[in-house]
Amino acid sequence: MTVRNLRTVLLIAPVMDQLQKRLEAGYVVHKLYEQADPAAYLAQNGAGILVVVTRGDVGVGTPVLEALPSVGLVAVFGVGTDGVDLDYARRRGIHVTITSGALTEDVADMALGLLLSTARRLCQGDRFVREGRWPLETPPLSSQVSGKRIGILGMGNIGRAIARRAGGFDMQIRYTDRKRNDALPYLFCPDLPALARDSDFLVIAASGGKESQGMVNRLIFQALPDHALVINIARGSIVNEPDLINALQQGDIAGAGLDVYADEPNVPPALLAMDNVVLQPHTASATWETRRKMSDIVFANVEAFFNQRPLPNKLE
Ligand code: 8YV
Repeated sequence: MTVRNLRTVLLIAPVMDQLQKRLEAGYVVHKLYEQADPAAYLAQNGAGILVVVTRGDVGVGTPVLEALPSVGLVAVFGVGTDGVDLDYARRRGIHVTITSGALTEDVADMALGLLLSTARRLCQGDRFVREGRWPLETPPLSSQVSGKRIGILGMGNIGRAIARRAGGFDMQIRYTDRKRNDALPYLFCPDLPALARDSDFLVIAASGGKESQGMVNRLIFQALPDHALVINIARGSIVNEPDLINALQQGDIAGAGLDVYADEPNVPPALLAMDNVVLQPHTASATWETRRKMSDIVFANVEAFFNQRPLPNKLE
């Protein structure tokens, strides 16, 4: 029997039931997250593992890949690859696939949902009604969304889907990215401080990783107008979280809508205590429809790998 015939998959973190069951039906599935001593487990079982399945928010550490001499595919349930050392994978000839295209619309929906709920104080309004305050107090005013200036950091697929939605709210749309995209009808800002200065809402839609680490920091919060809101549906690592908390406490910005954090699932208590912050548990792509599509894509790539067919969602 060749190593490839072993059809062995290493699951780094839990994935949705549907995908897990399909993997278990077709392959030998090792669950690293269930092991008390992952290093010892890898030392014993690593040689036979051909495929790693992981989530975008989790990735796979290079020490794990180092313990898998025969691995040929890392199939990511998600689009973020900041948790995978792509240079290392390339050097080893390990293919990486993502669930490209499946989650763009949901993540853009969440960005607009967070923007609307932060600006229009939807969660605060809900608490106001539930706490029985309505008969006793006048509900506070909120901020208009339509017609405002939205600044989008990162104009990839998700950034563009956010811009399309913002157009429906008659917003003035600006963006910054590594380079201008001449095909887009939006105003390009050459750098992030320039974008921040002219934005009522700053929406973070860039990729995570070394290049964007901490780029939304004190200087950006100070460049934003005091009434600005910051929305993050991308990666917690892009925002300097202590600077964000400080900016909210000092009134450098008016609020934030967050789906992602620096150290998930741990959310700083300071953020939990703020009424002008709307918090979600990294659920931008977590709809039944999208998660089913993501499962199908991961499974299709694993199948293609074991059957020696081209990988449909391979990163170049
Ligand atoms: C998912 C993500 O929530 O695509 C990504 O990189 O972070 C999210 O869509 C995650 O991968 C699933 O847990």
